[in-house]
Amino acid sequence: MKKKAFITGIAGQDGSYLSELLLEKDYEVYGIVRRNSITEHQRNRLTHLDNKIELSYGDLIDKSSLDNVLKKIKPDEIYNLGAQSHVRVSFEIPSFTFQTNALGVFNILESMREFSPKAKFYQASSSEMFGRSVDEDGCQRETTKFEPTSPYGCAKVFGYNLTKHYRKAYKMFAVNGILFNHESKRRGSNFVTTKVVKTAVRIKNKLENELVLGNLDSSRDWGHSSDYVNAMHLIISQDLPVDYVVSTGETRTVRDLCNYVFLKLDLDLKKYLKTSEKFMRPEELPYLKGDSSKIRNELKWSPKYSFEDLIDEMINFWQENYNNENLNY
Ligand code: G4F
Repeated sequence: MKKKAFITGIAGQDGSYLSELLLEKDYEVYGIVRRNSITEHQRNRLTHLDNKIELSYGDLIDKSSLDNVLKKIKPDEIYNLGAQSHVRVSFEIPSFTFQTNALGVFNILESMREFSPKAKFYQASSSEMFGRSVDEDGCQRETTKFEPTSPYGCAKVFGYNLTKHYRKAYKMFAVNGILFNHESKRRGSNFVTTKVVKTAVRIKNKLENELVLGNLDSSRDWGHSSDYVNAMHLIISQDLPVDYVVSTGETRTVRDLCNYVFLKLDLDLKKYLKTSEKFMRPEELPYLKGDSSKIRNELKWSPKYSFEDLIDEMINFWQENYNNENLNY
């Protein structure tokens, strides 16, 4: 019999790559999408998978919607990727962020405990949980303490702890992947990688004349979403639930990212780059560099994409699509 996977956040970047991976592995793939006033926005990254996956309306905040789906599907695996995923926006809508990213984890774990207790559960935990905490060697790893610097990070720490708690208290297979930043051509336009790439391409094509950013000095460990969904599947496929950090182990500043993209497009960054308070955060997470030795050694995971491969793929994609009105991400 085919394995069944249920994915919250299926319409997002990771949800779409994970769906492709699981379909390749011959799973039945189910997901929930939130109701949105613009219908097309709900399924933009999934249109190529039409008829291959089964979607229904649902919301992590609405436990009854999760109950109904789990009762019906009885999945083997549950991937909780649904979230209010934008860190700066979490300062503007902290209550909604907590409800979705913290209470939502409680809702799905409770629903699973009642209706699908034998399923395996994967929680999308985040390097944002580390906040201002760094080990002496300049890395964050599974043992690094959490000192979150945003409502998003605080809510993710709650989800992480709750996942461990359900694992211990109810002997459920509930596991955390602590993923560092991961991007792709499907990354939303208000995250810094896509914003920089897309704006630079539009400048090159004379459709824009400036790139306005917030903090240029923060450092991030950027990988590719398709490599990271492979890690998710490896983590959930083990016999025992063990939490893992997933990262490239390299870090670059936002300024480094801009330099790389503008050089590639033969543009003079100084002419176009501006900063604005509008894109600053009340508290910034200054530095991320993940040590993923544990997953590399124990599960033999490693990323296929380098930073340059990732950004080059994004540049090529946006060069082909910079004026595609139908692309709503
Ligand atoms: O691309 P970002 O918005 O990603 P951020 O905040 O690191 O969060 C992402 O990674 C987390 C994992 O650590 C995930 F949990 C989370 O869901 C999300 O996927 O910002 C990256 C950096 C920040 O330091 C930000 O301050 O870029 C800086 N930045 C500078 N100017 C900007 C901008 N970020 C955005 N989004 N827009 C700007 O104009």
